[in-house]
Parts: sequence; C-alpha cells; structure tokens
Amino acid sequence: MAKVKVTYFDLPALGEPIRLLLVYGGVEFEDIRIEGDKWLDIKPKTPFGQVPLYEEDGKIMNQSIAIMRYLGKKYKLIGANDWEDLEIDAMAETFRDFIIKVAMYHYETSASTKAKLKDPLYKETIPFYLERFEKIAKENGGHLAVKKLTWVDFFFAAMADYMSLMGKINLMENNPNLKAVYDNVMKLPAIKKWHEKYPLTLDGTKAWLEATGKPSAE
Ligand SMILES: N[C@@H](CCC(=O)N[C@@H](CS)C(=O)NCC(=O)O)C(=O)O
Repeated sequence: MAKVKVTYFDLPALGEPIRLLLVYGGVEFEDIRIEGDKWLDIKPKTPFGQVPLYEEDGKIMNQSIAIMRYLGKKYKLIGANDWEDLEIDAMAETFRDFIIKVAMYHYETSASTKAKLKDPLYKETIPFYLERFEKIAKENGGHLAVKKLTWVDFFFAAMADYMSLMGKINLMENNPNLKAVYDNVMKLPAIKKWHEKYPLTLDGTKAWLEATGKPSAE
C-alpha cells in the first residue's frame, strides 16, 4: 500500500477535502498539521510556498483541486465520460472563484478597504453565487454535478464548514439543496467516524490566524 501523507495547517479549509477523500477511500495516511509558528521554516521547502501538499511514496504534489481530482479518479468519484468530468471540474473552479472572493474580504487588513468591500460581498457576490449553486444542487438531486456523489461534493462540504466557522457565512441556510450536498458527504459512515476524531472547532483556525498575523473574520 502506498505511503500517503497530507500536509496542511491544523484547520479544515483546503486541506480538508483531501483528507475527507482519503478517509472515504479507506486510506491510512499521515495527517501532518503544521503548527502556526513552524510554517515559516517549512514554507521555503515546499514546491510553491503553499499547502496543502499530497505525498505518495515520497513524491510530492501541490494544488488542492488537482489533488482532489486525482483522488476522485482513484475512488470512483468522477463522471461517466469526459463531458461529465468537465462539468465536475467547472463546478470546482467556480466554487474556488467564490472562495477567493470571500477570502479576499476576510483577509483584507485595511479597515477602510474592508468596509468598502463588505456590502458588495454580502449583498451581491454571496447571494449571486449561492442562488446559482442552490439551483444546480436542486437539478442534480443534492449533488453539485452529474446527479451523483463526486469529488466536488467533498470540496463543497469540507469548505462549507470552514466558511461558516471562520467567515460566519452559512452556505446552507435557506439553501436546502446545498444542505443536501453537505449531508450526502457528512453522512457517509467513514466521514462520520473521522469527525468523531476531529470535531469541527475554531481552535486550529484561531491559532493559525494568530501565527500568520491574519486578521480574524469578525
Ligand atoms: N491554489 C492553491 C492555493 C493554496 C493556498 O492558498 N494555500 C494557503 C493556505 S489555504 C497557504 O499555503 N498559505 C500560507 C502562505 O501562503 O504562506 C491550492 O488550491 O492548493
């Protein structure tokens, strides 16, 4: 069996979909969680100065979506043909666009810029995306693409927790079909067991924000 390691901070965010896909695949992996103050030593040794990193038998790869897609293929969480895979990819990239827009606001350090960004984000951008995601989830019967469980559902479910913990944005409130996407991942027996071991808390997120000097989401 391949020796697998995942390196990320001690928080869900972009590391969590990778962890959850491995848990789903029944893979035992080394879950390396960098403590905030160790990051600056580790950063220069990583391929592009960022995490998550996925390691398999000593080979290391970066980029969370590429890793999710790779694990999705391994664990049959993909489409039935190239077009369906394109649909899954497009959804993942769109969800990533949304995350970046939200993150830009939450990590903004200038109070005046942040104040300017607030209304457009909460009144326009977030409703714009959520309305469309909810419609897609409805059309796909509680999934984000191709009417079945795929790796992009894992991306959404793992990030939804993080966004509501850190950004206080509840992606599922008033969006029953997005809630179904989330539940369809979280109800999987292996994932439930994982959350008994790693209950979702803000602790790791808070420590990371302090250690990296990033402002809190408040
Ligand atoms: N496109 C990359 C983005 C990775 C990324 O933004 N990583 C952040 C944490 S979520 C990071 O490593 N931040 C620390 C730093 O840049 O020093 C991916 O999806 O893997």
